[in-house]
Amino acid sequence: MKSWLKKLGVGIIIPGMLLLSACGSASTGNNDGGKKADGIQERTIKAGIGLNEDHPEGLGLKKFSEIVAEKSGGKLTVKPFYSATLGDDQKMTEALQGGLQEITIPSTSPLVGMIKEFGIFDFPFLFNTPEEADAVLDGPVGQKLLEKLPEHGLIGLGYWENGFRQLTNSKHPVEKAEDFQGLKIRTMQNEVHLDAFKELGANPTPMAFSEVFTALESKTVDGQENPLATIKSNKFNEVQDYLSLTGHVYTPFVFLVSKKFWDGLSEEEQTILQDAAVEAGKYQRQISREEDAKAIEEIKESGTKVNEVSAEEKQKMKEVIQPIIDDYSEKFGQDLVDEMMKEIEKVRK
Ligand code: TK8
Repeated sequence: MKSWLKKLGVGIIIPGMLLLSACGSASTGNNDGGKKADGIQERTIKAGIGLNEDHPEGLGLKKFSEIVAEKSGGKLTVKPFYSATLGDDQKMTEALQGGLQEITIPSTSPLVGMIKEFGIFDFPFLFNTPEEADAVLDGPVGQKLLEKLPEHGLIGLGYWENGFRQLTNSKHPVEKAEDFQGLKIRTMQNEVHLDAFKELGANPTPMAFSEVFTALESKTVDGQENPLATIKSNKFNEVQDYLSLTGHVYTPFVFLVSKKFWDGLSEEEQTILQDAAVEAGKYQRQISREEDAKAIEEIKESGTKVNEVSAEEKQKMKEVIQPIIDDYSEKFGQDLVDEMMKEIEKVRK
């Protein structure tokens, strides 16, 4: 183990390394009676995601596949499945736990039923910038949450970017807190989102991501909220008249590997996947931010009316929701929330 850590460069904190050192079993555990793989074996690794191949998440997965192939001399082949063809976030996560799929990269929000502390990332108006999010996710708070995964049959190799969520709807622009009144909004299957939108007077409906377009098109719901790249790549703007730049939540993706699969890998194979997840993650965050800037123009050109939301109105929205954040801080652990706020303060300009 020590030689492996040395090879990676002591002092570089990489999520998987902490997991290996923390849980220990990841590099010695196995699912075939004690014998561990050695060297690099020919393997095909099924990696399923909810978004399509043109979305920054899909482009990140392509980059991950290329890095893995290159580092393994072509022996490890990542087979990508896009647009929830293997199921939505929760279903694919369960497939990893059962050893039926090797990799998925869900939003953290639908995992809160399994690890409630992921819910701290669902607090509205938590991060002001992507850099603040990176600092928390790649720091001690993000690590602590990754270390809760192995007991659920999962290994977390790091965080990628879903991004700042913006509201679309087919009724009217949302410029101030009162404008949420009565809007039927699809949310992720996440209690913080549900309670926050209820507090704002909206009528939230939890729903798996793959059902959202149909629900919008059929007017089953009035609106939804997602980062701009997702709105554009899933053509939500084609069935939504208004886009309001609320930026109300920053959602991370978490890079998950099946622990059943991980425990059967050699340390060399584990290192390849860990390094590739971190390297591809840096690339994915960068293209996510570039895409965010481009998507807004394309959405405007499609005819969707776009409105800004002033800082004062965002502050009012946050004040309306504050009792919900206080309750969930208690539920998820005030110490963890306080630690996260300290991490944010360190980088806040
Ligand atoms: C894609 C989802 C999506 C999320 C949602 O698998 O459900 O709205 O934002 O990105 O994770």
